[in-house]
Amino acid sequence: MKGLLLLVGAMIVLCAAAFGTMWHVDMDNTSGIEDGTPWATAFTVIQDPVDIASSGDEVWVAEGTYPESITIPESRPMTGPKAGEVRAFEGGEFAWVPAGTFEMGSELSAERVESTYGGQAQWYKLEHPQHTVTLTKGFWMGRYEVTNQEFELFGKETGYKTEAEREGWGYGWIKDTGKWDRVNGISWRNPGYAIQPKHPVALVSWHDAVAYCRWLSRKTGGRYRLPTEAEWEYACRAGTRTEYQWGDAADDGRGWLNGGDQTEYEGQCWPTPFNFEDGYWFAAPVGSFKANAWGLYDMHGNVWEWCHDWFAVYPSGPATDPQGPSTGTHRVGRGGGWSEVPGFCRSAARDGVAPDHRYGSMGFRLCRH
Ligand SMILES: [Ca+2]
Ligand SMILES: [Ca+2]
Repeated sequence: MKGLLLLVGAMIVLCAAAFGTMWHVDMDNTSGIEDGTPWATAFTVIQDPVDIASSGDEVWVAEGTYPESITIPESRPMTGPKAGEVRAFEGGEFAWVPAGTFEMGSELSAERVESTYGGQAQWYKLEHPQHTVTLTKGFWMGRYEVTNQEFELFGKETGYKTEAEREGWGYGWIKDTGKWDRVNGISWRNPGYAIQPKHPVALVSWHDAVAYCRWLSRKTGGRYRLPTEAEWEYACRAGTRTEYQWGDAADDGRGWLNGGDQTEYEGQCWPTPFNFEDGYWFAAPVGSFKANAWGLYDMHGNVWEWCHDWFAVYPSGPATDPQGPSTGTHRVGRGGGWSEVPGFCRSAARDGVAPDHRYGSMGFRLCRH
């Protein structure tokens, strides 16, 4: 019997190495269990990992009163992808964002954000109250902002024209005033700066972004959509509670983002910039900076990203899988863009933008189910 137990122990180790799927079994719940007892009635699923196998595999157990051989039923839930696991789909590379709970919104007062990170307190008022959000389902999130190259295919295959293309204008950054304003003749093809295929698509409205998701879903059979605002912030934080994914100090963001920095453009500087040069005045090719802990690039800066939700005051208590209100006037934008002060590039920062508006520093990224 001892020899059998040793052999069985070795087999469990081998199973662990071969399959790598973790099962949670209560090894103390053995009363009344005899050889041949069906697996499903022999053990209670709990938190402690004991055994490792794939569904349908025969597994040996190294305890005398346990059944010597068990078969894990196909109906047992499998462990999902790991946080940050990368998979390529038709819509590009995606990283797995696991289900979980986090504190959504800002710990700091709006005034504190203004004094520490620049901008104006009124921009940050609606980051409160910070509240507990639970996301009950994991999801795939695009590792990169959607690029010009990807968006171009959408137009080619469908003949789709963006709102800026149809109406002949969009919001561009005006060098002479240093502000954003209506500019005739600009669109995602020409957002007011030289673009490359790997630049994030910009100057697309919320309607344009949703149209892209629908086209890609129809074309591929996958389910692509914009992230909810809660999904976006949870994915951006990737387990952190700090102001940015790298910590609380804006100046430690060198190498992490393309924001309003000290890079000069035709003799100009951003008024209250990050205190370093990131090398880009306008957009940077996606993935030019470090990824966060879950493998997502440019969650801070580069282009603002449209979210699914209507923009509104946060709920006062905990929320589960929040989707935002059912109606509204503005949709949520997240993450800040290439022209933004450090305060607007924080994980908790949010802005509301009319769904037909389009800016040269605003694009989107996808979620997939
Ligand atoms: Ca920059
Ligand atoms: Ca971004």
